Amino acid sequence: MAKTTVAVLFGGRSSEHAISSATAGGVLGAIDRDRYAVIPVGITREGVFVLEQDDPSRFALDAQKLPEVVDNGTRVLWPMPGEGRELRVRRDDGTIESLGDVDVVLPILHGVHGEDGTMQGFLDILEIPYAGGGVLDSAMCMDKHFMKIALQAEGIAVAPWVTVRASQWASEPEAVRGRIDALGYPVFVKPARAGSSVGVSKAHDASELDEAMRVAFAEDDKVLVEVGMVGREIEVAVLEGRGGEATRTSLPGEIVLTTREFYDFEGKYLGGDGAEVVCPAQLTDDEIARIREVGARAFDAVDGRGLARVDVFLTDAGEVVVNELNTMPGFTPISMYPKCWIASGLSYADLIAELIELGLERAA
Ligand code: G1L
Repeated sequence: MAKTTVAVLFGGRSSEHAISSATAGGVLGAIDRDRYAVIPVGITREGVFVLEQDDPSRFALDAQKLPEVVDNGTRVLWPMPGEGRELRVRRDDGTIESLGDVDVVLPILHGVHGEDGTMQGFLDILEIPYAGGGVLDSAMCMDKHFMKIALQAEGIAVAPWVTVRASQWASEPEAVRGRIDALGYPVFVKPARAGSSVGVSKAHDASELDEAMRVAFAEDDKVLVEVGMVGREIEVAVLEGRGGEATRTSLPGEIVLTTREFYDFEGKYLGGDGAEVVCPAQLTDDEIARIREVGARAFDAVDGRGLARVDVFLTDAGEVVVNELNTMPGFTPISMYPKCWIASGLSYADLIAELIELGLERAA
């Protein structure tokens, strides 16, 4: 049988360029080469598309030397809309060469032009199938304000919060402060649209609010102030159903904190001490069932496509409160999302294949 050609797209104009590149390295290393022919397409920090070497080891995550896509002079040319799915490269000397038709794109991208739905819109216009979230769910989950509104509208519990625009904080700080005080401390202060805990901090009381707001507004002109939930941090991996079947959920996993106060960038990606990813989490059958149900409902609430990791708090009272939906979850073999599927009987390579096939099925 002919192989499916997959363009793995990674790097990009984001603070998570290196994470994306390292993740792509993991995917290049694991993808089933009997089924899939791979075209690795890197995006430089400047936004230039280049043909990368098909070499997983080039993108290992090393704190001393973070992997990076650099402009190697071999530009990847996309077709024009309506012209099919042929990718070409233009070399330094101006010569152009075909890479053949691409069947599906695997976008391993974060932040700007990555998980905000814009790359998905670009691929929609080119009529090239892709794995993962679509335009609407990606854009909505990129913005914590709209994500919470969509969840709340479906009757899904979320942490009480206040959304603050920079203009409001500048013009009527006392009125805003009043609304925040009414939430009760501690609060988490988060930029509405930054990923991976960048700009997030905890204000234990009113005296810490100004600094927390300053840090968050440095990332975005819209900030969420959320009640600090007390409870276990549980995550569930969600996959779109195949062939019109219902949304699928994994066994839940848990973020077990040791020393860090919350699961921040370093803890997540650089193996800093403090957070441990455990799957399956120690939970009762009833808790597992309720968490999986909330995960599937949250995915459906945002018109989820492909996949999402749904992060919830399990409160001491046994309530399941959704903290976040992530349409581009950490995706190395040791990240929570793949780990949850592995614990549920789906290997990393099979998970990649499943996402590719879902993308193809969607487009068909
Ligand atoms: F394409 C998939 F499979 F849907 C997909 C795409 C992107 C899964 C996971 C991710 N994750 C990331 O791209 C990242 C969080 C590693 C980027 Cl920094």
